Amino acid sequence: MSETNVPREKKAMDQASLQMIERAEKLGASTTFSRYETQKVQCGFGKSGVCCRICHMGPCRITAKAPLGICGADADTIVARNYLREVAGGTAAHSDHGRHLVLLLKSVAEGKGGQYAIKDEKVLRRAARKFGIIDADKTKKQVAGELADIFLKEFTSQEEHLKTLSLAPLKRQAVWKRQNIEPAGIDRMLVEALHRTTMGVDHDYKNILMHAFRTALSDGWGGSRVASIVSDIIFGTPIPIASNANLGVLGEKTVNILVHGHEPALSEMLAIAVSDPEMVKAAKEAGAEGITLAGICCTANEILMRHGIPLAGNFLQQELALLTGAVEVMITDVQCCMPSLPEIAKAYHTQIVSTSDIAQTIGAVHEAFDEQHALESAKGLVRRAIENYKRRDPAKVCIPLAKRALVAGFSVESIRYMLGGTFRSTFRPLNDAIIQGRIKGVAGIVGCNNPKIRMDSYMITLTRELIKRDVLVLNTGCAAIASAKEGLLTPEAALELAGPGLREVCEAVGIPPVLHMGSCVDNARILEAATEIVLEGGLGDDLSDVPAVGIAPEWMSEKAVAIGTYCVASGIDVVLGLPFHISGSEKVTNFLNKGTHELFGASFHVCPDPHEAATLVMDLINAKRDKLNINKKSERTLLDMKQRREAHV
Ligand code: SF4
Ligand code: MSK
Repeated sequence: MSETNVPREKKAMDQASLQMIERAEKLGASTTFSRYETQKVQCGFGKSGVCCRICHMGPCRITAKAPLGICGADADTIVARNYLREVAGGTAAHSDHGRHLVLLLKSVAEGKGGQYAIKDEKVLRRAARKFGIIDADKTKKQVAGELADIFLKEFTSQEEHLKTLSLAPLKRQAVWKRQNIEPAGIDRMLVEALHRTTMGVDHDYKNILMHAFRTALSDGWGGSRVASIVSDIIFGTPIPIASNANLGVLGEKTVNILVHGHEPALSEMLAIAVSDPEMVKAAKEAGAEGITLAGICCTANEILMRHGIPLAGNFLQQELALLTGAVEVMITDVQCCMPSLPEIAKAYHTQIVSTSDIAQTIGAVHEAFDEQHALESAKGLVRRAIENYKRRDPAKVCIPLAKRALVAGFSVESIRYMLGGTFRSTFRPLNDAIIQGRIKGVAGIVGCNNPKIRMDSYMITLTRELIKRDVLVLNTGCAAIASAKEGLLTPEAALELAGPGLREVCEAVGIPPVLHMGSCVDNARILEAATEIVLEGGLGDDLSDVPAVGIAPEWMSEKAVAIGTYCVASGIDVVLGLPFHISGSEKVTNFLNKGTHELFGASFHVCPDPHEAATLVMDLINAKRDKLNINKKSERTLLDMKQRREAHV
């Protein structure tokens, strides 16, 4: 038993984290785990979504005795408004990330991108053609400029619907049109979300929720999709790459630099800076054996995917990483970086350096990242870490030995290539495997950690159950890091843990049973993969036909609310390990968990138990397979000439 009420082993499942949680308890350091307990019983009004503080006649909270707020708003209105505001928060976060990248692409096109360049011209030209740019006879910079302008309009368009919606299957586009949820510019959708939910505007819960779907679509098919496309153009399209995960990637005798957050522009340069011979020499002169760059959360995922930089940990490990006493500098950018970090760092020589002007924390050093002189900025941070190494107290260092091998880098492009080869890169083998029943379906397991659930346990239990039942799992974000720590991102995991059909496919193609597709914004890549499956043929003509399910087992962020909402609007059922804060309205709950099925062919499903979730996912997949009439395992048969003629092959 730990010093607190919850037994330590119920807080995390990996030994490295448990070791660091024990250390925190011994040192009396405050972590998410201890603060979660300090918060004790969480507010029931907040949990059920019936607390409103939108105007200053309130705050109001709805109870049986007080069913209306002072203005007359009922629980349905209040719960729906709170939900839309969460979707807007998540959409804003992803889309602002996308906007920064588009602005960087524009700078590169204008020759003002400093050390940034166009790394993947093929992807640039392919994307340009998709958006109607005639690229023949144009330089890559000209094409990049035109594409950046189109993408910038995705943010500012007032009336015109997002162009990126055209990347979806036609039938899905028709659903959005029919339901009147095609978003115009992302910024406008967000402003409208705030306008609708301010005092005395939109009071019809359904109308409010439909704007939540509209706003979320501007994230998944807009801001996030744009972020993934532009990242690939500037930083390169990920291809399979090996690395390691967990706190054991930190070096006992190396200068350790951690990146944390979401935006890849600075970390890309750090990945270059740490291998600069001048930097390595300086580290050695400071008494270290070299420099270790590793990451937490999605900035980590970004540079893992493209450079093989190791993953130190996921969301709930950010504080634990500092407790190793071996981190010289933790560099934060935006999103998911806890305000507690400087307080923990205080007990060590560790410096927390914030680099985005919109994301500063008391106690952190702020060094705004200078994109114009990106490599110099990155080298400055590396020098800071090297200098700080001299202040490290070896007596305070405790690095868990845990680290696991992984293979990441599964962009849609690389999946297509792995399945079909250079000359015939295609999703056909995957579609065939699903049709023949060797793979039953696809599950996107995504999202965060949350101290309400033993860290990683739901994600790992569910993942193991699904791959055993021949479901191919796609991961992004902290879920991918959880899988990495468990060794599930290796081809060997298929041999040991996958069902016979999935194992056969993984063996033939040489892929793990769980594919790491990137960071939170890269959930757009999962939509892209599902679209590829539809376009390849044989599995229906809409995303809602594909035997695919999205799952956010341990989510905590508003971004996850936005992701879930755009998945449902896209026709993909979503299973949540933790419920939304909507139980205070039966109507909102019914609409999101049932009513949307009629509108979009998909809905939310809440399932707190991972084993039951596995059964639910299989039920959802099998229902789709039944509808497609493919739910029997058929062996490959050789057709004779007569049969071939009849089948027109
Ligand atoms: Fe209360 Fe209505 Fe104001 Fe909300 S908007 S705080 S329910 S009076
Ligand atoms: S980092 S949003 S904790 S997945 Fe993208 Fe992880 Fe969730 Fe942040």
